[in-house]
Amino acid sequence: LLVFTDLDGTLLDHYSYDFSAASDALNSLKTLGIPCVLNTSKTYAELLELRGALRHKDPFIVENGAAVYLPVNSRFDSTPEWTQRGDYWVKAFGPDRQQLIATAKTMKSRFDFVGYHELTVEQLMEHTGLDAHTATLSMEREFTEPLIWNDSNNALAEFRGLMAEKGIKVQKGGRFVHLMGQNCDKAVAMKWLTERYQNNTSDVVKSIALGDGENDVEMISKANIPVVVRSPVHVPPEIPNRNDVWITDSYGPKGWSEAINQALTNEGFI
Ligand code: 2M8
Ligand code: MG
Ligand code: MG
Repeated sequence: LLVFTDLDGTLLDHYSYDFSAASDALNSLKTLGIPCVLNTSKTYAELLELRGALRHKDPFIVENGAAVYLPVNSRFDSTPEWTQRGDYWVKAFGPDRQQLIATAKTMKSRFDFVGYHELTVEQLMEHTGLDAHTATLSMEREFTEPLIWNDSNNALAEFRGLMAEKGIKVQKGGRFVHLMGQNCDKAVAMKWLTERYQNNTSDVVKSIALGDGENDVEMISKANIPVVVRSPVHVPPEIPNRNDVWITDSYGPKGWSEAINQALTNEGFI
């Protein structure tokens, strides 16, 4: 089994970013040697900080699928296409953030939004509830540009169409609307990493994906076990072409651990 999980609103509580309700289930995965891949909108800098608290030793995927980080000492062999950064091999899929910002600027006169690059640390703290240190780490973005969307949903649909013509994908996260490369999202990165695991074993690798937002839909729909974690702030997203989706009873990390425990039971681990 291979776990792919979103962070905000899924493994981390939407408001407090706390994961204590999921600690036992996380420990079960560690004990069983089941990799838990973090697949998030967050940045590399944020993940370096979080891995300590989570005691995370597995690969992680940052900025909505833009780059996959594999621990250098893991069972993956490096290949020349990967670069090394700190303790990780990196496979990058994302475009340059500056290009996204430049394109977004051309839409400023037609739509009402504020880009991440325009925000001060104080404004970001206010909007997210992050502390100053973590807010600063989330500003170290390389491949994606989140926007505070102040316009209507109809305007967002129009904006999405215009950005698609320019090769940019628009997906909603918990608080922001994220701009990213057209061919790059959490599902693409999940598929790439699942293949790396599959190449290392003769067993069939089975995946479970857990998320709460629109930016998790593709990833959830492509996993063997699709899990929508209930959100305290929005209705569960529809997962197209699947009639076997689990929607957790509880919100965030509590719902996350319910789903993990259920999967471990169903798969015969506990
Ligand atoms: C942003 O991501 C979340 C993901 O759901 C959102 O869209 O609300 C990112 O900027 C991330 O880096 C940051 O940690 C998070 C904080 O709420 O917001
Ligand atoms: Mg989320
Ligand atoms: Mg997320």
